[in-house]
Amino acid sequence: MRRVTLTQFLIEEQRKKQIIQSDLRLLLEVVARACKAISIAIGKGGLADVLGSAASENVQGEVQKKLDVISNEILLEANEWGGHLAAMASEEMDHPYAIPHRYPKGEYLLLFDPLDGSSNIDVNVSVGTIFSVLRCPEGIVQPEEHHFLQPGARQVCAGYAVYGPTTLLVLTLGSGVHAFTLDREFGSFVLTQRDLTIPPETKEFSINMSNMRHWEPPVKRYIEELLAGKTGPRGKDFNMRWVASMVADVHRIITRGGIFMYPRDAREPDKPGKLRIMYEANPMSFIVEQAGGAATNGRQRILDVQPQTLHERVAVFLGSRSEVERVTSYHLE
Ligand code: P6P
Repeated sequence: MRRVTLTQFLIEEQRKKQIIQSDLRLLLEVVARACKAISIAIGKGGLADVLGSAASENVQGEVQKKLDVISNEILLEANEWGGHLAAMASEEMDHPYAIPHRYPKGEYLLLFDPLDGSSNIDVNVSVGTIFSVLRCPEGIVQPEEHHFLQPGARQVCAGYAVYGPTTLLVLTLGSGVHAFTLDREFGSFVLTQRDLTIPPETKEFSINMSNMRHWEPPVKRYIEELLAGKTGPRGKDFNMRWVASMVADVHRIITRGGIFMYPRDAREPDKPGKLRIMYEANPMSFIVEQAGGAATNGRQRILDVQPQTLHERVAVFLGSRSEVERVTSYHLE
């Protein structure tokens, strides 16, 4: 494949499909640069005293890792000056971040989980950054929380970075899913996979089995059938993977198929799931659908859910279409 950098790709997409205004191209370049900086920061690990916990908690009541805070600041500083955003929102901040008055504002809202899976950071397992881009409603100059609360189907683009053996940037602009690998010598992201597609069938499932006794019946039935393998109604054996970094698990599924599940469970009945809809489930669902997969909350398409609060959680079943449709049908019986 001819070596195409992220910049060239975005310019070509702009010319070919008119799907990228220059502000959106700037946004993606800036986010990619921030992910490069995050990759470098986490790559230092114990050498730079960035491991372990910060002396703070986030809105979820989770102890923040130093790198959660560092990654969040990298994304804020990278994006606040460019004039492409009306505001930002992050898993690590209770409320939306207004663009400082000294900078111009743009038409996009950027939401992100700056460092997803950060509980894996201290044990050197792959983690990632997830981001989602929405349009700011017309005429709104000072966006408030409710201006962010749009169904995932309204996303303009979405992407994630995986900080693993290589640093990858995977994104969709609504016309396919493409992957870029960070060339550390040049410091640029290079297109390495165009039009990623998820195989509709799979033999691999991804779930935290320790929660089994808390699941709803349709989920228990679906998993028990997978575990029964050849001897059960599915008539074939399945394999299991659980990295406990959503970005790593989802990227494996984008690459070779599978189904990722984080169901709601009975431990906290009023909590619809663990993962957050605005900056985890929505961007990942957009990407998965663009790669030919499916994503539901067990009962409806995640991208159709109307969020009620910025840090709302949702149950997630996403990946190979035939498996997501099956487990969803069990919920609807
Ligand atoms: P558990 C990471 O903390 C995260 O938000 C996702 O990245 C991951 O899929 C999930 O939680 C792991 O949850 O319950 O297995 O630790």
